[in-house]
Amino acid sequence: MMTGRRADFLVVANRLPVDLELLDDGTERWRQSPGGLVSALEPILRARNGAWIGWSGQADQDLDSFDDDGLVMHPVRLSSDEVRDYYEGFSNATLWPLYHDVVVPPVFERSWWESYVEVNQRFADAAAAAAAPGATVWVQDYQLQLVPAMLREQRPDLRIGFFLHIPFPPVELFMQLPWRKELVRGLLGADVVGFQMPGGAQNFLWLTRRLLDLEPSKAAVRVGNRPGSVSFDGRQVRVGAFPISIDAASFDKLSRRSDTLERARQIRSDVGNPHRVLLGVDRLDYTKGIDVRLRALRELLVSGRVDPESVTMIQLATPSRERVDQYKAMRRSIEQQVGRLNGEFGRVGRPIVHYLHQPVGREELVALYQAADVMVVTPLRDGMNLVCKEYVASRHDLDGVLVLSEFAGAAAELTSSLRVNPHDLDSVANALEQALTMDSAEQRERMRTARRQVMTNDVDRWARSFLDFLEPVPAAPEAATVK
Ligand code: ADQ
Repeated sequence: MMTGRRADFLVVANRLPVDLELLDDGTERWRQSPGGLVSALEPILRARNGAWIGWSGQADQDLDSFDDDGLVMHPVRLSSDEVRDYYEGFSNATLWPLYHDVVVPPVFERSWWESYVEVNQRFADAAAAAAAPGATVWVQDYQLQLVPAMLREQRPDLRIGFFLHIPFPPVELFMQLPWRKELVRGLLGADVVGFQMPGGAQNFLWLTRRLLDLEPSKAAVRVGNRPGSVSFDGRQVRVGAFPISIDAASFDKLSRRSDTLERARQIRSDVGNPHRVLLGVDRLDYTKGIDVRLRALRELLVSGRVDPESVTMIQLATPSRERVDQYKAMRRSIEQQVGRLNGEFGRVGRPIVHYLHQPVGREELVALYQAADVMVVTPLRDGMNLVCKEYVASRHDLDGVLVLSEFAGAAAELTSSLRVNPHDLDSVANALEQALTMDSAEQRERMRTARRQVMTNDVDRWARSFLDFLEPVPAAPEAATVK
């Protein structure tokens, strides 16, 4: 059944905010998949007759639209071939590495591109059918870069926004893509194209000149209220930087609960109450630099700068994109490194690295943040990185040190962290040593500064700042006449 009501506000994303679970008894059920984006947009969606268009997470399922407590979900069908070609192929083996500084070589495969075009068209058709006249449509991320233009073609009455959650690469790298013009034209279908960082916005503006001979604005793009712009097809497209954030208050609140604090103490005791606990939390992805921090830790242990009896590292690595070849290879290599470290420096009942290849719930995650003296975030490239912001929001006690890669978008905001170049092993090893030996006064000073940033600039503020551009409030008529 298609729910008849058309929406005034639509989100279009690769995934719905709910996952379809297929149970052993042949039945199915929807499960909430909590995330910052959903919690930030939910109030807006519910207040404004909202709808969400996305894939259920299961291939080959024909699913009806349904109303989830005032928010209409429109599942988009993907066949298993499309999951292979559009999702694992073009999105995650072509675009993902290309946009992350080609840290592994992107694969260019014509049949993947064709599938990407076809699936983007399906999402655009679904949005065109679900949107009320004059509605606002907010398209999310790299899997759907053709949707803005495809949607505008059918529905020029809509306000269309696009936000890219991952970095947008330098011109020289983007130029490798055989379908580069098509992607840029796809994005230019939006009224507002948003990036995490000013650099991404700037790269995109340069490309419009280089590839399409357009004349983008020249002034430097700044976060928030200083976007750039380019005129295309008789419209003005605005191009800005909107660094995403987290639902900071909910992490803060959870971290103050007595059961969370108790669980944090238990975790420390379970790992043998070492002097210092290091923590890494990532999707298992080659961009996250998990290998970098393991190598740096090994270097400190081998050289004797750190005593193996005094430290333990916990590394959570959520399973991710497990059928993509590059991910399989990386998993093998990381697990080998963990084994080697434990083999060389652990003892019975006391490994150096506790490695968990599994997701954990929000409460356990916050307890881990509370338990960790040093949070190690070392991506080779990351659009923003929410983990470091979650750590800061979970440290109301002001203890703990954040070691953060310069190549994460968040490094521009979290300037009081120990920033490292993940390509420079000495830089990472030195920062780890500094973090492990930092006195409490310095920790508190740095954490206070970081919390000021994170607690104020939360995901709600991020969503509002983007939408303020997409849906400018018309000036009040009387204001115009006041002299
Ligand atoms: P991701 O690449 O997924 O996001 P990140 O921003 O760090 O990276 O978000 C990961 C999320 O997954 C965090 O909320 C974290 O708590 C959670 N997570 C990771 N491992 C977990 C585990 N083992 N158990 C439970 N939860 C776990 C992309 C971009 C980022 C950008 C975001 C948002 O790559 O750069 O910050 O989108 O725009």
